[in-house]
Amino acid sequence: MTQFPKGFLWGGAVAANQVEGAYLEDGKGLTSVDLLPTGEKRWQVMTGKVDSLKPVEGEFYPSHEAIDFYHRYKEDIALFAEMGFKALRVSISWARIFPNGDDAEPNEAGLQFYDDLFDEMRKYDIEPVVTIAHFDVPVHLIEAYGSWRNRKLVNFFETYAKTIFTRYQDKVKYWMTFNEINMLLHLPFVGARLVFDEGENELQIKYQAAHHQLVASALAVKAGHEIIPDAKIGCMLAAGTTYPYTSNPDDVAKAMERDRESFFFIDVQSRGHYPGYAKRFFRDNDLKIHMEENDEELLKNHTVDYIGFSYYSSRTTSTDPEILKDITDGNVFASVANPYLKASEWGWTIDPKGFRITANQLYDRYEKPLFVVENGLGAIDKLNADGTVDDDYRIEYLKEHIAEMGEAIEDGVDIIGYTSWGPIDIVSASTGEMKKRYGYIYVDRDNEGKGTLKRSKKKSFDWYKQVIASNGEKL
Ligand code: BGP
Repeated sequence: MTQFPKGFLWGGAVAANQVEGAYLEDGKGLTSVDLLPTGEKRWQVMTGKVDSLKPVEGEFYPSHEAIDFYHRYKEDIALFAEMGFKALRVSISWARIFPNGDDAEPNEAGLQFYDDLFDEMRKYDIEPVVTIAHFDVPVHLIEAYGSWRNRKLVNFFETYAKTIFTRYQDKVKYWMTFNEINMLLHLPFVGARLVFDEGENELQIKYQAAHHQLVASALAVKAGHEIIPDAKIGCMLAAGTTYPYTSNPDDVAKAMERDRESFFFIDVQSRGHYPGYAKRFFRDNDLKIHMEENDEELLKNHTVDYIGFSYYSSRTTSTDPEILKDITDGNVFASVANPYLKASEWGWTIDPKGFRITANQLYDRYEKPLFVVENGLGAIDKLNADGTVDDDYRIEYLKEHIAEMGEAIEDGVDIIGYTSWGPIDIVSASTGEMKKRYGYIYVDRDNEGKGTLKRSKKKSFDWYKQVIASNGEKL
């Protein structure tokens, strides 16, 4: 049985737009995620194929109310505390602080909300772990500047980061710059709020936007360390190792390249420079990344303190056109089906051992502490008459994954914490659905936004409580 390190940060993770609601309250501006409707349309927006930047009458936007965490956070944090949480990962909504993104002054009511939120966590000795940007950008920055394709975003982000470091310097020690930064390549609207015009060179725009985020991230690390000397500032990768479908060297080389698409971001954030394979990729694709004079130095001097990552599944790739036809459903990383593994109801491959492999891969590569800031099973739950849910499938998933995380620790990997995704049911990022649930706590709300929002405990609630109480010994 693995001994998890003393002080291991057990807890859960959420994102502002998926829980808060109150989307225009107390001065908050409209953000990119507030424009994500449900259904087929959502996918079109997420992949950057939209022209409208205003909510459409009659369309349902789940983030506008979400699970009303904005007004109910005290009740929710009390429940997290009851489970024994040591940490809670939340994100700050950029547009609560700077409603337009380029405002001269921050919005005091927005700042106050997070002050209250962090105080509430501290009351129970729950360590706040804060993502500075979790898939959101003030809409004005998209309209007026074209979002992250524009270098100016770097400065707006830096101002935003400095503002929150200064304000919360006594309350928050763990920070992360961009959530799942590599998502930019797969879902450019989600990752960087990019919207493309017909015929544009999308690859060029994506990598230029990526460069801007990488510089912005380095500037945030710099500012964070200056303002909060003992801060731990990390990056955040949507991780998951890529397996070759066969031992054919072509498949193996392709798997290496797929992994590098993701490592690229962390290589820059953690090692401090663009890797050789990226330079080759830019050459081969005739991409020109515009850099300013100090950029390389900034990237070099302000690398991250830890590697935050999400792990839901491994990926599998092939060079065989026949095999490539069998792409698993709902998988943003376009993985082919792995014959050895099952998948979730949304087609996400379930691979606990892949978790151990991924953690080892990341640690071998970066030799920095790892923080598992997302992991979990999105599933359809059946509510019993007494308000409970028998979510044994969720317990099973988490048990197996935590056991493999333990194996990684036995392998010598330095893991400092584990915040499972969506400890309370929240809006799904990819589908906008409420029925894709991850929580230990059930929320009475459906896909159309109906329900009382009442919270109730699932079977997994007591299970996770015991995991934390035993520091991972009792799974
Ligand atoms: C990650 C995101 C989260 C999240 C999670 C689960 O990509 O960082 O915001 O929601 O995946 O995805 P989904 O909600 O689509 O099931």
